[in-house]
Amino acid sequence: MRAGEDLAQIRINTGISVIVPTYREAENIPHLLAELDRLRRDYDLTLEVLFMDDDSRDGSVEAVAASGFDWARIIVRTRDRGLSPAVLDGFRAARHPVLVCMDCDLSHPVDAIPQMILGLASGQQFAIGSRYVPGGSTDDDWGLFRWLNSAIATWLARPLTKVRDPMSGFFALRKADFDAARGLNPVGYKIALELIVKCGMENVGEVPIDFSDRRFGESKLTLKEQLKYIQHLRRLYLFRFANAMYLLQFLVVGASGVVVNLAVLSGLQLAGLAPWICLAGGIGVSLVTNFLLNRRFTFSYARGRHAGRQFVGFVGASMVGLAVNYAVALWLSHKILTGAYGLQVSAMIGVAAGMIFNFLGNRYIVFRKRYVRD
Ligand SMILES: Nc1nc2c(ncn2[C@@H]2O[C@H](COP(=O)(O)OP(=O)(O)OP(=O)(O)O)[C@@H](O)[C@H]2O)c(=O)[nH]1
Ligand SMILES: [Mg+2]
Repeated sequence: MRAGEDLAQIRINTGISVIVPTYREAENIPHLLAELDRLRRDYDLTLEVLFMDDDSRDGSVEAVAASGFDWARIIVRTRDRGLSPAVLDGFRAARHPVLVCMDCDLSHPVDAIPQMILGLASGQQFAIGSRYVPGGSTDDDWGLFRWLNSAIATWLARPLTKVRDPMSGFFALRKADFDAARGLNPVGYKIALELIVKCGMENVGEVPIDFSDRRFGESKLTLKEQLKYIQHLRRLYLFRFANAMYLLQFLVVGASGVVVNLAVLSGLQLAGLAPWICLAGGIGVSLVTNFLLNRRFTFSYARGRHAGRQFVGFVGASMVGLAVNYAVALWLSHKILTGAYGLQVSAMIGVAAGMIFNFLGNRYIVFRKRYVRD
């Protein structure tokens, strides 16, 4: 669809800054500029285009200069390289009240831009060029692997946002909203997802796009970037569901402790040691691994503090947890659950109560937060 045919009557009065992160896209720059120029003339737009280039040295600077368009600039960055920092720098440098971010590889159809801008004008906070809403599409020749990869990545982000295509690199927002955003973490490729989650964007519009695969140049989306995405997701989950995430990680670490305990105990038994040593060894080692894993992952924000003192606190919290476990189970089995399997059910509830106490002690005392990171 050429949006110009349907939206020809529409006047877009607001100035638009299009930010295009680039790394070795010299071949694509003239094509994208030609497309944007057509759009600019069709809609009589007030437009600036900023190529945020990570020192490609492939003729990108010359390609922008050769266009002769005074509304197109290229900013060559030599520090803090990477897609997301480049986009954020571009947003900061932009002069107009509406920001659009798009790739340089002609994957994103410029004709979707007017609809995105209209969405913002009608009250949306954020507009996304979406492959996964009705009317949107990807190229037919996506193999199973690429399709699965994209589907899993999108599915993993579902609890964070209802947006169908939060992975898209094609989106628009108001500069004022961007300027007000705090704690943005420019890690990885998924800058739209970062903005939607961190800014609590509720009203997100999705404009269907036909996404075409790049024709010229090479992809920069590597396996390393995909692994970074998992880290990024973990951060965003922590941001959105802080306490549930701490508890989940604490429980996963606890479960790993059971495995460590059994492995050590069995090893010592094989070595022919006395049962009391095997049991004590299992408990001791799993206490240490649990501590290390919780310090490294669950409560990683408190890693800078004194490990020895934290370990003593951790052991203390475990003791309190055990005491609570015992007291709750004893009381329940005596006073309330006196019937069949009462002891077993009491023991289970005791374990849960002890664990919650243990968790709270660690979260709010041993590994308490002194500052907020993101
Ligand atoms: N400034 C800057 N831009 C980058 C960097 N990595 C990628 N880009 C640009 O970001 C956009 C998206 O990168 P692509 O390589 O197209 O990634 P993709 O769209 O996920 O993957 P393909 O289209 O399959 O290649 C393109 O315009 C790239 O030139 C980077 O490290 N710095
Ligand atoms: Mg691309």
